[in-house]
Amino acid sequence: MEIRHLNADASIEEVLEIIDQDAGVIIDNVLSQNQLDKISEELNPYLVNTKEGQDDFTGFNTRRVGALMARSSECRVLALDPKINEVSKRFLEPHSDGYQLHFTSAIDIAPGESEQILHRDRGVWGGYIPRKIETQLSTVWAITDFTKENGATQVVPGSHKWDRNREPLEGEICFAEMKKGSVFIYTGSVIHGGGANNSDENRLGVFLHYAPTWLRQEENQYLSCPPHIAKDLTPELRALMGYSKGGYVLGFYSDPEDKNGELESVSPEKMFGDFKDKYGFINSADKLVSDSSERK
Ligand SMILES: O=C(O)CCC(=O)C(=O)O
Ligand SMILES: [Fe+2]
Repeated sequence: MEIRHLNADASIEEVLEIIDQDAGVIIDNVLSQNQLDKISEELNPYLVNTKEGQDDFTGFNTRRVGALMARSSECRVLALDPKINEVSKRFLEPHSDGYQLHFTSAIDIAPGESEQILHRDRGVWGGYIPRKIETQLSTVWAITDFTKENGATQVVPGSHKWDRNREPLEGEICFAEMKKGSVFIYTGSVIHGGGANNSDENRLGVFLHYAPTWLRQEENQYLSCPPHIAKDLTPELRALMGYSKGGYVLGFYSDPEDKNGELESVSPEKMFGDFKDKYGFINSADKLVSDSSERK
């Protein structure tokens, strides 16, 4: 078994078909060298000042830098990538009326790192969600080449359909080997983990994950990218981060400065004066209202 690769012009259907079968697929050569240079340039000041992880999961030779929407303009472009967003929407929509950005992190695995513990990312929600509900669409953008030697992500294709306790045999573990500028797409339900780095170079990936609007985000987007920074980003990106409602009343807020009670319940979009309807692809209030009668 191997992780399948698609060309950059692959259709959404092709991507979804492989995700359904394997829970992981690589799209080759999506980013230009200019984009890669810009991402490295934007992330380097943070990476050099960040300490390595402190346990087996985060890795003693691995650096993780979050808050990428606040810190890197090029990572914002990746988060809004139209194909990835369409795949996320289509993948998550059977169980949600909308999706949001769930996690951003640059993960830099240095030489000498050992294999990360294999896991399913959906474990962050504690196992309460029925397994038939897919709750995460993940991407890792390769900023350096990803090779088996330098720590390419280990993946067990097809393990999203396995019995919960089945463990992979050695021969079932594949590696998301790809050229820099490619993107590996995988689900929250597939067994995977960072690879060991036995090379003399670092492996850098930008991880951007998406989840339904009704779930708590792994990385708190409102603290990682607070309103004074978010105000200068595009309405689309703000909505994707969660500065938007995920349903009729889901995610409303009250303006703490409003003493007259005039704005008792406002939609987060109003915080920046955006118009809710314009960004309806994230906001599905109308759909929720009509659906709620069916659910009762
Ligand atoms: O670094 C990698 O390749 C994977 C990291 C990962 O799966 C995680 O930290 O959840
Ligand atoms: Fe993971």
